[in-house]
Amino acid sequence: SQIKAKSALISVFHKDGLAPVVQKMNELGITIYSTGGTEKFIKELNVPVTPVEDVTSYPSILGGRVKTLHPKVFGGILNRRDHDGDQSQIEDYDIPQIDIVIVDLYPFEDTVASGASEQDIIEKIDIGGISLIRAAAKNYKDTVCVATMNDYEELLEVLEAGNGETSLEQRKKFATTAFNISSHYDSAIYSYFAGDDAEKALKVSEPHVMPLRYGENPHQRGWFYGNFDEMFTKLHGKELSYNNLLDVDAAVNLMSEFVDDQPTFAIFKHNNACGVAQRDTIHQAYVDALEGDPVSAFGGILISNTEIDVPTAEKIHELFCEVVIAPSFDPNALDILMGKKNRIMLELGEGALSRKRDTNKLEVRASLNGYLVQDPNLKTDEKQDLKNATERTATDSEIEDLLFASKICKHTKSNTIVLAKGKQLCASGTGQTSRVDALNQAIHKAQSFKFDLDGAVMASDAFFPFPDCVEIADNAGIKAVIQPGGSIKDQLSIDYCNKNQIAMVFTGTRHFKH
Ligand code: 93A
Repeated sequence: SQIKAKSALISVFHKDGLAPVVQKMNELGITIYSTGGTEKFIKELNVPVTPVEDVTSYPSILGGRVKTLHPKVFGGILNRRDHDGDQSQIEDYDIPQIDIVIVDLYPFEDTVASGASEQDIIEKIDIGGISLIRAAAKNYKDTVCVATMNDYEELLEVLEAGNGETSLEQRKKFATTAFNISSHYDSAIYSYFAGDDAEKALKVSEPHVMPLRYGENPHQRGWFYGNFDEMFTKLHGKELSYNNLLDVDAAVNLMSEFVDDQPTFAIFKHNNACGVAQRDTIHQAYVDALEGDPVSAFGGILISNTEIDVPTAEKIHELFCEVVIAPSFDPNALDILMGKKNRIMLELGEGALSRKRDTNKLEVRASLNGYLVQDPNLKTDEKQDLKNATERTATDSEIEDLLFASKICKHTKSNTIVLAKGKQLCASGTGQTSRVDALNQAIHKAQSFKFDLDGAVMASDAFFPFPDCVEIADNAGIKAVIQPGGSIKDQLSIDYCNKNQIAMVFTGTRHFKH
């Protein structure tokens, strides 16, 4: 299975990084065939090169649309070296062996991204190049296929080490990458033809892949597909894990709701907020967010919508936390926080807090033998969405708390009930199988941290099927409620509220998060 390369076909759009490969091949006595622009580039390196036209006895035609598409080229790549029939035909038709194929495809995606005209985009659908890749990768038993400049270095190493010889295993590895390139290329073309929505859905197959140490647990493999550096500057700390990234995502999504507000701080555990507060200073916001649940905050993910100053950093430094995210850090605050070697510090990039809203990325998750894809939940309940359902209308400060609680509710796992008071999260029930359980969990939790729920507000991600929730809430001291409404038994909850001077507003929008 060791094969010594005697000839290569090189046809690349971008010539970057090619020179050392060409020079190495020349050193090894490999005959080089090439197409127009690439041939010119090789000639300028003073390396002998044969134009592919000499092989095909055909010029490049149709403005370059057909230059390598010829039986002499594809026969040279696809013939099986251990197949007598193939070998006698190779001789009969005077077809040259081609042992290595190097291709860099027409830049289709870049051309789409540049806003070029439709005709320019269509011209950038590579036909010959993709066929060369497919042919060489298919025949990996005999042929080396290099389909990306990212593989040049590996090719150089392999050729150097084997003095021009490659192993079957090495060729199969190159072929695997080649099919990754060709499938991605065709996906991009499909997306362009299918229009915007499919493109968004397929963004998940972007080749920005960040391998993770492992997945959710150490026995699971894990990767992040996306461009982390586009959203954050990592200032300090250990490598981010799969679970860190999930939490960072949850944190950024919630804080995007408060991007233009007064200083707001949130603490996350297992993708749910366990502390949130909005105050005049970020220091106080942190102190009051932490008060929400100082037990869960241990090992948490922290996010601020305001620069972290020294007093806040000093206070945060007392806590063991995995990640601190903020738009900026005072240099002295950064020094303090860097006192823990592993603590991850992320500076939010421009627009990162509103990112999902701007790019409208679709949400994708694996399901059964396929994927579930949906629009992200971009609806935030605003004051003008609220419909008063009860005799007592909510006061201005209750409305502020109701909207504050509703934003947290939207980003908490269903079923959820969120209790808040004075722009501080008192507690939430998260991911419960019944709404009553969620409420009881929230009340119990708030009381265990000594919150006085008298005058607090309650947000529910979905309607109340029965009046039990408002009754339990009332008994705990809750005075105002926000919920979508729409249950056939709404009137029972309304009646209870009216009897007990509770204000309830309907938003008309459900915020399930499963
Ligand atoms: O227009 S094509 O689809 N027709 C072809 O036969 C063909 N052969 C190679 N494009 C073709 N190529 C592409 O040309 C390669 O994929 C590469 O991107 C480019 C290299 O052209 P040049 O060597 O002239 O710069």
